[in-house]
Amino acid sequence: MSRDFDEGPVRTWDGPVLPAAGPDPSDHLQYMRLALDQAQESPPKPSNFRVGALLVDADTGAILSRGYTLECEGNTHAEQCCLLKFAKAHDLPEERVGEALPPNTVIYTTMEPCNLRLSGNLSCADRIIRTKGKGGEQSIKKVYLGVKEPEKFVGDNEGRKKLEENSVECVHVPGLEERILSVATAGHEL
Ligand code: HJL
Ligand code: ZN
Repeated sequence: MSRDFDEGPVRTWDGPVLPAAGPDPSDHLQYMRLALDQAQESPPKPSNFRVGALLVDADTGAILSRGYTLECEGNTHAEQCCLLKFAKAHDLPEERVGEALPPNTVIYTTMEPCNLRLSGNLSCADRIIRTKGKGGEQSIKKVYLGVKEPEKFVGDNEGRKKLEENSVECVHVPGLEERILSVATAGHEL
């Protein structure tokens, strides 16, 4: 194409700076809101809480998996469903999911992971702790939680304590407690 006039220097955008296209890994409230969206998908049941969870690659901000209470077959918890779904997508059994997780994986869950289940199933604290890479290093190093588990079913839940004793850091993300608890307890008898 011929140019018969001087267009001058290349014009650059001098308007407002647009937000980055991808999710921001430091915006914990943003992920907790998405976890709460998951919790709302869970069917109300009087004998447990409706919880939502996300697995996130903290290096890139990418959401690796989402899950909610009773999403997967059987009596399944939100954190467990996240792990199960990611494992399945990588052709692994859940107990080996750590081998496919990025080295800096974190989990967002609307409620502190359980340490004791009335059904006798393996707790989510133990499921998180057993996520190890091929070299034996911990895959999930951090848990962001929206609320502590209310003392309704198992008394004082020691999930956070158990995780921290096993070098998995737990961080409370404040701001959505009321909403999280109202979603979690929908379906409970008054
Ligand atoms: C978390 C969940 C969920 C709970 N907690 N963090 N995620 N449902 O998805 C904790 C509660 C147990 C009860 C009943 N709930 O679920 O303490 O039947 O749901 O094994 O102890 O035990 P089962
Ligand atoms: Zn659990």
